[in-house]
Amino acid sequence: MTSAIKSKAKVVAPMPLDVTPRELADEILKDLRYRVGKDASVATSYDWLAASIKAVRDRIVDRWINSTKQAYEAQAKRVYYLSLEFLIGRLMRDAFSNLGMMETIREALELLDVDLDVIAQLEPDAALGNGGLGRLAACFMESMATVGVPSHGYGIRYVNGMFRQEISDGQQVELPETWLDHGNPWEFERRERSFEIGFGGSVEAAEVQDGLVERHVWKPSEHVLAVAYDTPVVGWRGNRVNTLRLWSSMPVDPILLDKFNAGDHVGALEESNKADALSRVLYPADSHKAGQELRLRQEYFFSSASLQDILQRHLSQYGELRSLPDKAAIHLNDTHPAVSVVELMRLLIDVHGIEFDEAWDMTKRTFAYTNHTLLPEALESWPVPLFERLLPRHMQLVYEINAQILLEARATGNFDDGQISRISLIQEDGERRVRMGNLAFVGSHSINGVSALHTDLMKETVFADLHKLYPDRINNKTNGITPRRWLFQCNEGLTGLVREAIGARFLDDFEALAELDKFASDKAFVEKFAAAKRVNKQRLAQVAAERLGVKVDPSALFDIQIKRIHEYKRQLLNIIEAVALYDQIRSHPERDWVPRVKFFGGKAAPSYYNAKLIIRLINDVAKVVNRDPSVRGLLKIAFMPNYNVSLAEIMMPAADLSEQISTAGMEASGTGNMKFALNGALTIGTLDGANVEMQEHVGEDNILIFGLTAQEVAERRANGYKPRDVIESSPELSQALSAISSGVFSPHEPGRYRELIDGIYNSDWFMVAADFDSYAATQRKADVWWTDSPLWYTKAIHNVARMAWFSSDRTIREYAREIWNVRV
Ligand code: 26V
Repeated sequence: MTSAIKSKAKVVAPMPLDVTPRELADEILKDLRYRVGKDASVATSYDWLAASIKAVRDRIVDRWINSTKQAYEAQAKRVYYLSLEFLIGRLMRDAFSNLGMMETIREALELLDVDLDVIAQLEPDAALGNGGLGRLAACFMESMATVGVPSHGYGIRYVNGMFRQEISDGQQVELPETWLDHGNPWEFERRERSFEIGFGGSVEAAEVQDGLVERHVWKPSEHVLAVAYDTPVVGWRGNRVNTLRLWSSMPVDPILLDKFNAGDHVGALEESNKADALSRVLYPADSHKAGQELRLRQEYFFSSASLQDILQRHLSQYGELRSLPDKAAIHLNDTHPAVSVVELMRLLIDVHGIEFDEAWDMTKRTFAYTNHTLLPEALESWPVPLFERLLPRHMQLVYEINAQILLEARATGNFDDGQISRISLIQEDGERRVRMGNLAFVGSHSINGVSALHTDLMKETVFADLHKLYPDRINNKTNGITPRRWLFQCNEGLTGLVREAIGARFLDDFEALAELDKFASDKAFVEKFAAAKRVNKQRLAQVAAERLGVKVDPSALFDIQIKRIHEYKRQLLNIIEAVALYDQIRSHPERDWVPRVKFFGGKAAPSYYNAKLIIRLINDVAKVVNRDPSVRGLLKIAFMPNYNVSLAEIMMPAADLSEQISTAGMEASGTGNMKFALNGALTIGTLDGANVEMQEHVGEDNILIFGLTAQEVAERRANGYKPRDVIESSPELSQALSAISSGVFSPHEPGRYRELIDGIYNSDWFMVAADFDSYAATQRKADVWWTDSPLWYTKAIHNVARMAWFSSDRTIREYAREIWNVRV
């Protein structure tokens, strides 16, 4: 029946993209009147924003429906990307630009006396993610649409995304982000696409017919509804439009009438409140312990809804499930959706009657898993009692799978008891816990790291034993970034220049960017490049003046570190070096100091004490340094509040120097590093994550590498590292640390940073002291490079030209060919 209906659906010629500004202006006016319900004379800027989006959205919808239909008819394999985070940012510019309608819409709005840039500012950031992992998911969605992979992203439609950060008295304050306040013109609510999700209750074993086959029936004690909200994801030139499907939770019974009628008006809303909590808020921690029950509920809620949806789609098209692994690749973005492995097993076995062994084979062929961090505190595990209480049937399946895996490992005769206990899905020492990384690993045919170094370390550390058992599963897929958002949209000046120099081919074939390399020493090009950079720096200077009241000189070297605040990312190393530089500038006024502005930005997890203290320290140091006349403006420090995707789009293009200074071995990849280099900044960084591969691409002469390697860090830690000795042998470091520790930057509370600095003297897990001298010396080398301005820009242009490989199109093609088995 369904196929008969579907075959009647026609491919409609999509609305044209090459309208004139006048025609588009008329459409916008019509949308303003009939879809927003306003006349131009009373329309607010928000109304114009809504009408403009709706006018362009119609064109997207046509292409969206055609993309879906085409994948259906070709019986193409679909990719399902399961992620608890999608850090999308604003969508309007992305959509207009990918459809090639930016100029038309700008002119159309001019005809209506509306400024596109003004209304664009009103669009809130969709901040449904914490940092790198969530932004990568957003870049991947755009690249999948661009390279032609039929795909669906699945996640949660958080009402409150990432918190808004304000800085008050130098300290981070967290405020709720209400991105849906003015509605969301991009999404389509699909009430009809809803699924029941169960929690708790018990499992009953039922004998089937002849008494031989046992079937399990899970009887949950609680239910919520997952309702789909779809957002179209437009690929470059609008050739393909995919779907981001986010689940919102709703009560099955919005009001418990029995309770209400009995006078219990609060109790009557119990279900409603419980359901509401599930999709209310994003956990604002990245690589930091969450551990709460609500988090596990969120993980199961979106995993179960997504899998029910996937199976329903598959069944309606193919009428059976055994072909699932050939027609669906389900990707686990970190372990957050790892419970999907046992949910698919439950659905196949308990609901669809497939035998355990066959279900397990299908599951492994369907799933793939990406690991995004090796930090022990970010490796998820759930207490067995909690897991069992919320998901009793899944707990049984975990045990059953575990028994098989351990049997298999023992049968090889290659594993001792220690190794067996590390392979187990259950951690047995101390509190018993379900290890989600191990579950994702055994349930997937592919496990990948996100940079070459990170993948090697995965094999040597967290997954060493599982890798020995399944040596063919771990592979590397170095991260990438979408050049549409991170070059074409955010840096029109540089994009225009590149186009003038090498022609427009790189817009469609990003590898062609390499042709820019030969312009690196072309005097005229270098001058234009420097001028474009200056415009971007002026724009940032203006934003800093507006938001911070700090005046900065656009001709100074703009040195930027923007990312989540975390000890391993070492914002502390950066600010300590700034203090040392401050001291040097004051002690040696006779030297030719390079004028520098050090920008910082980033959010700390609300419960992460040291990260918040580091934000405070940066602001305290800024207050003293920026006001000190003896510095003569040679050093300025600016902490930009509320770092998010939109602020990144202003800061990346304005950077001269990109700070990528994590303790080697700790940053899985980094993607900000790629965005900066693509926008013509030089990197100062350690040999960590993707920095290693960036050095290979841009060449040693065009990057500033310093510090211990990952191997050296491991050796120093193993051999009894003594930070105190290191500090005592470095006069600059000693001086800077004692200034901070003694209250030079916190005179009203001299002890504010004592413990933080004592931590460096006493343990220094993140090797701040060990890397300090090397870092400071490399900063002075950067000064020397900067002083020879044409040389600096030549290096910067080499960086731009050689970043083509770091496009997420390349990454997605590798996933498609080597993991998902999808043709691109
Ligand atoms: C862990 C947890 C633990 C519990 C609470 C919530 C939560 C949220 C996220 C995470 C894992 C974060 C891992 C992560 O963001 N990794 C980053 O992934 C980037 C994309 O692969 C990569 O570039 C960064 O180096 C890596 O830190």
